[in-house]
Amino acid sequence: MTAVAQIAPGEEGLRHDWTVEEVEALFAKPFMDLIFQAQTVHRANFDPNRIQVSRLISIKTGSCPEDCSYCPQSAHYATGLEKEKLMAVEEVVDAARKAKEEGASRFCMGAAWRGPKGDDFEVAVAMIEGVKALGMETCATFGLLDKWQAQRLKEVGLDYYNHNLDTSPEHYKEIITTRTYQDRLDTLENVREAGLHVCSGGIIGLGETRTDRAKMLAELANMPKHPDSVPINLLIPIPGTPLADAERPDPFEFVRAIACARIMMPRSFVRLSAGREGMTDEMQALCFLAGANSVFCGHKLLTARNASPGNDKSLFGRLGLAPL
Ligand code: SAM
Ligand code: DTB
Ligand code: SF4
Repeated sequence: MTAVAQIAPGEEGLRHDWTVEEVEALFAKPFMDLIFQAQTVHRANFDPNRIQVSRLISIKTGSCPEDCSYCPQSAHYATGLEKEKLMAVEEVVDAARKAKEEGASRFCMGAAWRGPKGDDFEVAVAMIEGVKALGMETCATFGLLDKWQAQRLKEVGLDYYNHNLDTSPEHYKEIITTRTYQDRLDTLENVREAGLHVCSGGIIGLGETRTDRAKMLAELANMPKHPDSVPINLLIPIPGTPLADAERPDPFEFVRAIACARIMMPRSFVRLSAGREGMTDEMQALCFLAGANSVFCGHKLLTARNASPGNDKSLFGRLGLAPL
């Protein structure tokens, strides 16, 4: 009997063997060709007029032991951020209820931790159970997770876990020293193996080169399964952090990164994530045209300002975009 290669359901036609040169060649295409290709892929896999909308909450803010050079919540930098202890479970569930009334389908809980520890982990578990009971999709971003923690989160009903690669393996060392790229890949493996949906992406504007961007996208696409959700963040420069004065990338380069993510991970939700607040409506529309089909709504991300809900309502109306 001849062996037949087994393709997992939903994996047909998906590639996990991108070379950096191939991704660089995508980035280098004439802009119009790249956007056309991305929109074509997008239409073959999604309704182009619908977007997924998530809401973020910071359940524990600031005093983080990690030294991520972009982050307002790192204890290593004086950013003037107001720190907050772990919130009470009821407070978080009330906020989720409100977010649901305002149209969010997924509630994402973020904590300024290296990873969850001791009693705090059980409090976070109770939050997930409470939000799930409202009938919302749940997402958490708590830092590094071991196998047991990932399994426990799956058992209590967590849907998505967000953990970003942030940049290329090479550039990573310039950005974070307190944990390695491999630590991040290990957490993502624990999350994937627990059967949780993976949300993983990165940041554009950390002083990286186009090659670094290509390498980050190749890392994401070449994982055993594409992340279900791929947040592409534009750096929000935070005074007091080492990246406060980082050069702002060319807006078209950011759009190119979205288009490449769409082409390489055709069935993943690509999220136009942090940085919408500083973008024009036209720039956001270009990102949607390039295949972004998910956003965070609400006045605030974790600690930074987001695009205003009023403007989002008007923009989505003008573009004929409806929430999923
Ligand atoms: N502490 C957890 C962790 O690092 O995994 C979860 C929260 S952390 C704030 C989640 C992600 O937010 C980071 O990985 C990074 O990609 C993004 N982020 C943080 N600060 C940002 C900034 N100033 N601009 C854009 N994205 C940012
Ligand atoms: C992601 O990729 N971006 C979100 C979410 N995952 C957790 C966070 C953006 C944080 C922006 C800075 C802040 O609000 O503190
Ligand atoms: Fe801490 Fe996460 Fe910020 Fe890094 S990105 S300093 S781990 S909150």
